[in-house]
Order: sequence, then C-alpha cells, then structure tokens
Amino acid sequence: MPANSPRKIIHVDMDCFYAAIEIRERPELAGKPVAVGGGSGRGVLTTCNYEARRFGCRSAMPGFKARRLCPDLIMLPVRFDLYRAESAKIREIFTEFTELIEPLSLDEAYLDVSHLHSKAAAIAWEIRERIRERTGLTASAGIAPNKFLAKIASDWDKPDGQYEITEDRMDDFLIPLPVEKIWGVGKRTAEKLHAQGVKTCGDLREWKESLLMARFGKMGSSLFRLCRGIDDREVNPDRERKSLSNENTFRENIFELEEAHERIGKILSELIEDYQEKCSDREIRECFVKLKFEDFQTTTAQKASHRIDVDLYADLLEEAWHRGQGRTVRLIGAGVRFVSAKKPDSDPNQLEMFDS
Ligand code: TTP
Ligand code: MG
Repeated sequence: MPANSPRKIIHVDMDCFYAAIEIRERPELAGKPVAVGGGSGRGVLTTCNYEARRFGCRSAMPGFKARRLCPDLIMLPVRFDLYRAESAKIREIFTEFTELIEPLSLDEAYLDVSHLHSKAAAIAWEIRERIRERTGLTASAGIAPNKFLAKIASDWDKPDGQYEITEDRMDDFLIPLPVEKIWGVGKRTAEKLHAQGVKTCGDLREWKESLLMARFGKMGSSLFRLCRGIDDREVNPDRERKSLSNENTFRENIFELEEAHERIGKILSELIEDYQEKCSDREIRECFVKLKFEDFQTTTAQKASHRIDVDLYADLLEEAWHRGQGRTVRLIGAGVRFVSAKKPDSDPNQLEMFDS
C-alpha cells in the first residue's frame, strides 16, 4: 500500500444479535416482536428485534416497561453460550480476510484491510455474505478511512446493509452530523454543546482547539479532531480488557455494614449488565470488592470464582469492611478479573502495554 493512501477500516455489527439468534432457532417467531431478557419484569432487555423496536422497545429497558409499550412482546431468556458460539463462527470468518481484528463485543469488531488489494466495500460485502451462509444471520458494515467513521457508518444502513464513507465524501457526511454521534459524547456533553448552539460537527468546527480544551479538557482536543474526521487510532488485535468493575462514591459515608450490603446490590446489578453488554465472551477468574475508608485508604478483598456470584460478594464485602476497624466507608467498588483470552503464542509485551 502506498504510504499516503487512506486506510481501509471496516466495522462489522450484527443486527439485533441475541434476538436474531433466538429467532433463527425458533422460526415460528419470525415477524413477531421478540426481546431477549427482561422476563422477570424487573430485569432489563439485552436487545429486541426490529419489530419490537417499532413499538419503542430498546436495549437496557426494564421488561415491565417494554411490555407496557408492546403487550404482545415475546420475552425469551438469555442464552449466552449460544451467542458466544455464534460469535466464534463470525470471528473465524474475519480471520479469513485479515489478522487485524479488534473485537468490541460478541457482535462487533473493527477490521483493518488496508493491506488487501480488493476494495474495502467488496470485502465487507463478502464478509456479510459468509456470515449469512454459515450462521443464517445478518450483519451491517461501515467502511471508512478510520475507526470513528467506520463505526458511525455501520449504523447508517442497518439492518442488513453497508455504507462507505470515502475520504472525498467525508466532509459532506460530517458537516451535518449531530454531535451526539461523536465517539465519547454522552448526554451531558451533548447538552453542554447544544446550550452553546453547537448541534453538528460543522458547528463544532467553528471552535478553536484551545477553546474546546478550555471547556472540555482533554476531550476538547479529541472533539476538535473527530469533527474533522481525524482519528489515528489503530485497529488493535492485542487490546484485551483484564478486568471490569463498577464503583460508587457516596455523598455521605457509610457507617453500618448492613447499609453497605444494601448499597452493593445496585453496584452489582450494574456490573452484571456491563458484563453482559461488553464482555460476556470473557471467562471470569476472580471477583473482588474494593472499599475506600474515611481516611482515603483503600483495601481490596478478592477470591477465585468463575461467575459474578452475589453471595461471594457479600462475604468479600464483610472481609474488607472488618479491615476498616470501625472506619466509615466513602466508596464501594465491585468487579471481576478475567482469564486471558489471548493465544499462548501471542506477544506478552503487547499485553502489558495496554494494561498500564
Ligand atoms: P448491539 O450491537 O448494541 O445491539 P444489537 O446487535 O442487538 O442491535 P443492532 O441491530 O442495533 O446492532 O449489541 C449487541 C448485543 O449485545 C445485543 O444483541 C445484546 C447485547 N446487549 C446487552 O446485553 N445489553 C445492552 O444494553 C446492549 C446495547 C446490548
Ligand atoms: Mg449489533
């Protein structure tokens, strides 16, 4: 590839992944509104098919709310083993094209195909075709010179479609693009920008980098670059999450162990949700609880486990709590550490780099 030619990045995202697999397994459900998860009423939907989305049902919505929006909604239990197996088949297909694969979750990955001669759009087409043939599922793809644009593009012609943003069409695409679509811009940043009259990437380009940095800190500089379509992040096959955790700092310190037990419940349910959403393909090796005491000293209690075991967290909480010897607690955290998913022959130095 000549040094200056644009990179060819593909972002592949399966369509309503868990729901699509369940419907493939039970063809009688095709065309009906179907969700996965949320069945107990208090739980949340992991996802739902497009029929259910027409009623307003969404991922992470409590089951009772989804049922209210769509009384005929069919809610199915979650079967992670099945989704993991499908995910493995899809990753196998990616490896037939490139080794530069960076999975983001069970159903999403970036691929760098810059080194291949074929057009990126043709490769994306072929990948989606093979996915359909071997799994019976549909995928959408985004093709662009960088990760930021490829990810936005995969959403553009969803489901079962693909969209390419070439370098010469980048500005046409970006100028009217709402700032909410920028990677890292959440609800709060979007509100802040809207309040300043900034609705689109085009509006954002009016701002100097120094001003953006003054208003948004380090993120300001990334906003400056992303609204111009500049994103140099590499597709990184070695990137590997080593742990996942969730923590909460309280407005008032906690005095009683009993209250700590109550508080950890919510932290754990969010941890479980996060795990299911981001890394349910990863094998857990250890659970831990972290406490920060009134004097800002922290302690961590941990134990080997293969799952997010609520009873184990209760024990770990007590163990850590007693180390405080009467001190009150200002923060509780709970998390899991993972078994490395990397092949033994991969370069251990690379792993260290991303762990720091
Ligand atoms: P997504 O790709 O966000 O959603 P999706 O594949 O269901 O739908 P889309 O067609 O819009 O891509 O997430 C992939 C899977 O991850 C999804 O099928 C279920 C799971 N998931 C959760 O468990 N919780 C969540 O909050 C989200 C967003 C996804
Ligand atoms: Mg998806």
